[in-house]
Amino acid sequence: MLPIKIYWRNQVPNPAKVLIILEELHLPYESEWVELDALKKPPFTDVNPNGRVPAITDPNTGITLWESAAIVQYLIEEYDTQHSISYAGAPEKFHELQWLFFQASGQGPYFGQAAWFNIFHAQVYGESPESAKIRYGAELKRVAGVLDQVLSTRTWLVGDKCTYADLAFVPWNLQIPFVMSSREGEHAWDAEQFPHFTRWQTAMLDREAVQKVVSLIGEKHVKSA
Ligand SMILES: N[C@@H](CCC(=O)N[C@@H](CS)C(=O)NCC(=O)O)C(=O)O
Repeated sequence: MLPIKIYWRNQVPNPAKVLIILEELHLPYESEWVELDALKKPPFTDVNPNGRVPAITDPNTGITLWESAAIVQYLIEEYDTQHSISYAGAPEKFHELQWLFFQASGQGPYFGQAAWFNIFHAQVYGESPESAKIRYGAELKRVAGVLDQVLSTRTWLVGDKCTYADLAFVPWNLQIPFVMSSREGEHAWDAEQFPHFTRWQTAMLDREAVQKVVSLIGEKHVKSA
């Protein structure tokens, strides 16, 4: 099998989400670094008109794909033939999709806005609105609370094993201490308020593939072993 090309930037969660699945499935891959100022113009916008990473090209099937959740779904359908991190049948395969959609629409964008207003907005505009910090910090905790509640009665989100639906949450979960580092008092992040969520994230961080990605997340170029 030829290596899958992943368009990559380091230290950011969405490319790492795809890398976890590539590692879990033991697929060959190689990164292509995209400079920040190259994201929003050709040739990269010919790959992803949205001008963001990740995107992939898979020379084995000829597909080019962007949006991390769509890429995850593709890798699972094409390559998780043994169903090591997915289920073949209903209702589990639909519940996996449900959680993947929740991650892509409910976790990623809200955690991303919390990061923007808590950290980056002031670097660009000199100040950051407290109301936006409150709004997105509260939403981050609400999403963690939904997961914590569900995980209070089960080990994994779907079925009785760790699936891609769980793993998709790992990279943004990892960012929480950084995203919330400037918040204090009632607005601060306190992992002890989310014990089931924390147990779940810790169990995923123990996995070999996830540890490998955590060790690679700062690298400018990543490649399968
Ligand atoms: N919904 C997209 C989000 C992709 C995204 O926001 N990527 C970030 C890195 S995590 C990026 O490329 N940011 C650069 C920019 O927005 O210019 C996905 O899940 O792939």
